[in-house]
Amino acid sequence: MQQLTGQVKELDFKSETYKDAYSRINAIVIEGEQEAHENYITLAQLLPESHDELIRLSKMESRHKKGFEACGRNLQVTPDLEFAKEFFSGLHQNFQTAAAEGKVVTCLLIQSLIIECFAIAAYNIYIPVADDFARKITEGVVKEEYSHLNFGEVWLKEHFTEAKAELELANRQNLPIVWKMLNQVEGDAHTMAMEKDALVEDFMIQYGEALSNIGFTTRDIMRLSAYGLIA
Ligand code: Y39
Ligand code: FE
Ligand code: FE
Ligand code: FE
Repeated sequence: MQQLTGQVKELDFKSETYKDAYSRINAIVIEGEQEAHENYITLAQLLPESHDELIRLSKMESRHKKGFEACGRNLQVTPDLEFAKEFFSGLHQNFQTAAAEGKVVTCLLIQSLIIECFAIAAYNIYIPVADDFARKITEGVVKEEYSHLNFGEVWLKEHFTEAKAELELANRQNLPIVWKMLNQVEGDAHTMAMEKDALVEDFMIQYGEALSNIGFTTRDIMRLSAYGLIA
């Protein structure tokens, strides 16, 4: 019912209401792509055997950022980058701390699983309700995000036995942050015809599938997912 309403509602991309919401969501995406760019450079240093592939991913992220900056300019919206920096600060801090301690498993969980699944969910839900210009950009971007998620899945699957305990702890520390982030943008997302329920559903499907591909059992996945609910 919710989703049907979202699809039918006529969006006025030039209205002040839409542009105000867009100034925050667009900034989140721009800041997220910038941080993803930096995170893959850090990961390239932590994983010399995958250095070149990770640098390739980091370059994709800066192209994504440029694409979304163009989406903002197209709607004559100034992104609220200060809001976006604050929005990402929890995950950013946890990634930096883990990187400084050489905890590559935690870094991969934060960037390649949690943040990529968040991006894939948001972009999938956005595409049907985006303006024509942003839809084309986002369709190109989301395909690449799947390849970033895949990098994390493959690496963590290959190191599953040694990584399992660190993954569980990192999940417990970071999944609640994602729910807080979603709650913060629920209103702006709604203004753009993106419903929170749909975002949560898509995120949990992507994240659960990723955990399954890495080697977690259904029972593990249920337990790991439940940590989101205590945010
Ligand atoms: O790997 C990536 O490219 C991810 C950094 C980009 C983050 C996108 C974050 C999207 C959240 C949007 C929330 C809208 C409700
Ligand atoms: Fe609604
Ligand atoms: Fe990206
Ligand atoms: Fe990405």
